[in-house]
Order: sequence, then structure tokens, then C-alpha cells
Amino acid sequence: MTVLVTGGAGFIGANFIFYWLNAHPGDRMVCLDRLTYAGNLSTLRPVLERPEFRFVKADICDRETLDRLFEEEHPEAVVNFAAESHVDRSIEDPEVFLRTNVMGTAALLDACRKYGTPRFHQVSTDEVYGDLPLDRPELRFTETTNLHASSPYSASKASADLLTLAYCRTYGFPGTISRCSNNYGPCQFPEKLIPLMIANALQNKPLPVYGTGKNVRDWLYVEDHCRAIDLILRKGRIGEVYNIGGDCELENIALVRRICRELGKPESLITYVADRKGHDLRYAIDSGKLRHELGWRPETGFEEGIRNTIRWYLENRDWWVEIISGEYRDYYEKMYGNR
Ligand code: NAD
Ligand code: TDX
Repeated sequence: MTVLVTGGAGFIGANFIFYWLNAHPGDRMVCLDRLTYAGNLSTLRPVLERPEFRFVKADICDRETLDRLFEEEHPEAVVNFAAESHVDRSIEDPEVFLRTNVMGTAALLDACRKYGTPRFHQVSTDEVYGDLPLDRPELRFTETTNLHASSPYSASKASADLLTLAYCRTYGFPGTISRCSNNYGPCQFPEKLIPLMIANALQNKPLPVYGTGKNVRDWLYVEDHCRAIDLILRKGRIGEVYNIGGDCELENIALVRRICRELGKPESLITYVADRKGHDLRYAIDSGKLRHELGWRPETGFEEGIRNTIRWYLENRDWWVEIISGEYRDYYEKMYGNR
């Protein structure tokens, strides 16, 4: 079968392409990506020359290009990873989040409808549920938790979810949605917490922890996420939402300390900086539906996952050094210079 992956030059999309080509030999994969600051063609180097892989540089909002591509490739499944994905950037400049995350998803939904694509999967986030209090550890997000987005990013992702569900209901559209917790693993852009802390620590630079450092995230190893999407795409029920969580809640400060320990760096590098505006306190995912319906569970414990991740950044220094020496340097200065 032919699978169209959008946003495949980014962190999770690239890992999904590697995962799928390995798990489903013989399938064709087409990756459409605009190559924004977060997209990196060098990430896809291991598969670029493979005959069953095609890369197309394009914008998911560009309906003409989508038409051409769907006419050429007739994908049997579309998985939409393409998004502006960084909360801090959405607080600075929301507009592009609405354009890509909402209008771009709408363009993909319309292309799938027009060409009768048998399956569409929207990759969403636990952030659409808002946050949980720190003093109620028994609470977790389920698929029926109300949408309560806090940031322009999460509001744009919630909008895309609602649109996808509306297409399912109105047109009998064959869509599914997954909402996952924070991913980590190889190839993550170093603006996100884990790779930022690894890269800074390796350069003996300050490790900027927002606010008190007590905010909690639920960490999911990226390969476990890819396996969950695979299952949902093949066996999930149309029109349904599935939560995907790592069952691994950690305070940010504990995580940063852990990275220091793994790298043999002193905790004195940790610097508390001004908090993120509207900073969500805690995310925790209940993945019971995915477990019971499709038999999924996270297989990579944090111990193993963080070591794999750190090893990848140590072995692929060129990958991230190139990123942090480009446009990213201005971003870093703007976001952290006077914080
Ligand atoms: P990322 O920022 O690393 O990658 C996004 C990719 O999308 C990049 O390659 C970028 O070039 C591409 N892109 C952006 N705008 C585009 C456009 N208009 N047209 C075509 N391509 C475009 O993001 P990620 O961390 O890999 O996240 C992938 C998806 O998973 C996103 O939808 C995100 O909302 C969701 N998600 C991520 C996490 C996480 O922890 N990283 C958690 C939950 C959900
Ligand atoms: O320098 C930092 N210091 C810091 O304390 C950064 C970049 C982050 N943080 C904190 C903020 C969060 O509490 O660490 C936590 C994680 O931050 P991010 O890596 O920016 O992730 P988050 O905001 O939780 O969102 C992520 O998970 C859900 C992804 O970026 C989203 O795309 C996804 O939807």
C-alpha cells in the first residue's frame, strides 16, 4: 500500500517513516513536507534513496499541489504529522499555527474526500485537554475529557480535531485521531525540553528551567508512539479518538537533573528562568481505550528510552550542531537572552 506522511521531515514523522518501512516491507511511502525551520531533509538521509520512498517539498495548505500528488500517488492512507508544534513559538506568533494546523488539516481532509482516500489519521496532542492540577495525581485525561486548550498551539490542534470529527460525522469520512503525550527520542528538534537540555549540557551552557520546574509531563518514547499509530491506522475504529501515553510522569526538574547525571554534568548548570505564559501544570494520559481495543502498551521504559536518546545525540552531534548554529541561534537569543 502507499502511505502519504505529511511532516515527515520533522521529529515524529521521520521516526514514523523509519518505523513503517521496517515494519511493512514492500509498502510505498510518500513524504510531503514544507521544510520549515523544524523540518530537516538530512534526518531522512537513510531512506532518501530507497526506491519505495519519495520526498515532495510542499505545503499542506497548497491545494493544487495536493491534487496533483493525490492523482499521481493514490495513497491508501494519509497520516498528518505536519504542524507548527512548539508552544513557545505559538505564544510569540500564533498566526502560522492557525494557517498550518487548521487550514492545512482542512486542505488535507478535502483532498482525501475528493480522491476517496480509504484512511486518514490526524496526529493530535494531549494538550487539547488543557492541564491537570498538581495535587490530584489520580486524575488523567481520557478521550471524553472536555477540550480546554491553553495555548494558541493547543487551540489550533483542538480545532483540527474538531474539523476531522465533523468530517467523519457529516460525510462518513474515514478518519481517526490520536492524542499523545510528550514524545522523546532521536531526531527531535533542539528547541524542545529534552534535546535542548542535552545539547546545552554537552556545551556546558545553562539549563533553563521555566518557573518552579514542578510542571509534570508524561513521557512517551517515539517508537512506541509510531507503533500505536500503525495499530490505529490498520485496526482502529473510524471516527474515534485514541489517547496514547507513556505512563511516565516526571517533573521537569527531575528530568533535567536526570540528564545531568547521565551526562556527568553538574546540576549547577540548572538555571531557573521566567515561566512560560499560561504554562500547563500537568499532563497525564489514560491510554486504557488503546490498550483494551487494540492491545497496545508502551514498551520502552524511561531508563532505556532516555539512554537511547542521549546516545543518539552523542553519536549525531553534526545533526544538532548544524541546527543550533543556523537560524536557531537568533531564536535562542530572542527566547532566552533576557529571560
Ligand atoms: P516537528 O515540529 O518536529 O515537525 C513538524 C514537521 O512539519 C516539520 O518537518 C515541518 O517542516 C513540517 N511542516 C510544518 N508546517 C508545514 C506545512 N505547512 N506543510 C507541510 N509541512 C509542514 O513536530 P513533531 O514533534 O514531529 O510533531 C509531529 C506532530 O505530532 C504534530 O502534529 C504535533 O502537533 C504532534 N505532537 C507532537 C508531540 C511531541 O511531543 N513532539 C506530542 C503530541 C503531539
Ligand atoms: O527551555 C525549556 N525549559 C522548560 O522548563 C523548555 C523548552 C521547556 N521547558 C518546560 C516547559 C514544559 O513544561 O518543559 C516542559 C516541556 O516543554 P516542551 O518540550 O516545549 O513541550 P510541551 O510544551 O510540553 O509540548 C510538547 O508536548 C505536546 C510538544 O512540543 C507539543 O508539540 C506536543 O503537542
